[in-house]
Amino acid sequence: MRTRTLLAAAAAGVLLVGPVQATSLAEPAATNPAATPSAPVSAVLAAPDIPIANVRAHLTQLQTIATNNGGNRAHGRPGYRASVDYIRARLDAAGYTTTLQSFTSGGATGYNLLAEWPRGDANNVIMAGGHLDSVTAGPGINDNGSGSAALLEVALAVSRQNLTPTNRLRFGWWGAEERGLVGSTYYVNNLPSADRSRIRGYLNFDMIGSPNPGYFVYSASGQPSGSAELQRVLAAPFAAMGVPTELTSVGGRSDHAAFARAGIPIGGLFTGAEGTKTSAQAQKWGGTAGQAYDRCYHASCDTTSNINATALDRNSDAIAQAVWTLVGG
Ligand code: DTR
Ligand code: CA
Ligand code: ZN
Ligand code: ZN
Repeated sequence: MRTRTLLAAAAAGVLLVGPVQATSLAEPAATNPAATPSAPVSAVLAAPDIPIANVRAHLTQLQTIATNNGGNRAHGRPGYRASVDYIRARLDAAGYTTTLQSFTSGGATGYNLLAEWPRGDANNVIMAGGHLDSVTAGPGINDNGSGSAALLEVALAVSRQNLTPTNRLRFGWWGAEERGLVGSTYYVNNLPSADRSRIRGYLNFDMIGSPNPGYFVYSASGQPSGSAELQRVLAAPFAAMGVPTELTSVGGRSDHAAFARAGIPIGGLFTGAEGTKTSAQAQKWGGTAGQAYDRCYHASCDTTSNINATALDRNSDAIAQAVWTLVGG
C-alpha cells in the first residue's frame, strides 16, 4: 500500500483490512476475491492513558543519573551511557528487540538505542523517537528527558497491552543531538535504502514538558509528502482534550531533519524552548506572557523542577494516541 494511502487510512482511524488473517497492508491478490478488503472498519483500538506518575518516575531516574555522573547526561560522558542502560533494561524486560548503534563524535563514542516491538508488518514501519543526550551544562530533564521518558512509557504501554499492531513499531533514542543531530543523522545515513523505504513515518519528540508551555505541532509545510497526515494525527488528541495547538516550522532544529532529508514523512510535538510566550498564547494556554517557554533551556536548572506536569501528561497521552492510530493497534 502506498505510503500516503497507509498514513491517510491510519489518520482516518480506519484500516482497510482483508480477512482476519490479513497481516499486511499489501493490496490483496486480485485473483483472490476472498482477500478483497472488507468494508472499512474501525480497527484502531483506543490508546491507554499514559500514567504521568510513571513518566515522572523515569525523569527522577534520569535526574539521579545526572547527579551521580557530574551533573549531566551529555554525549561522551558517563551520564549518557547510564541513561541508555536505564532505558534499554526496561525495554528488554518488556519484550522489545533492542539494538545499540555506536558512532563517534568529537573523539568520543556515542550511542543510538533502537527498540522494535516484534509484531506487525516489517514492510510498514512507524518510528517514534527523541534524543536522550543533554547538554554538558545540566541534566537535560526537559531537553530531552521529557521526550525520552514519554517515549519509554508509551513503549511500556504497548507491552502492557500486548499490542498486535498491523504495522511495525520502532522507537529510537538518539545520541549527540546537542552536537548537531549527530546520532539520528548517523542512523538514517547508515540505513540501507531498502530499510529506509520501509519507514512510513517518523515522529519526533524533543522538549514536551516545558515549564511555561506552548502546545506546538510540527508543521507539514515544506516536509515530505505524507507529513500532513502525521500533523493531523498529532493534532487530533489535543483537539479531543480541548487544548488549542499551533503549528511550528521546525526546520532542521531536531532529529526529524535527517528523516525529512531522506524523504520520510515527519511529524512531532514541542512545548517550546528559548522563545517567548506571547500574550495571545498566555490567554489560551495559561502561563506567563513575555517569558520563555523554558527559561532553563540548556542550563543547569533544567532539572526535574523544570517540568510542567500537565504539558508532559497531555503530550505523553497524545504520543500514545498517535502511535496507536498509525500502527493500527
Ligand atoms: N534543538 C532542540 C531544541 C529545539 C529548538 N527548536 C526546536 C523545534 C523543534 C524541536 C526542538 C527544538 C534542542 O536543543 O535539543
Ligand atoms: Ca496521562
Ligand atoms: Zn537542546
Ligand atoms: Zn532537545
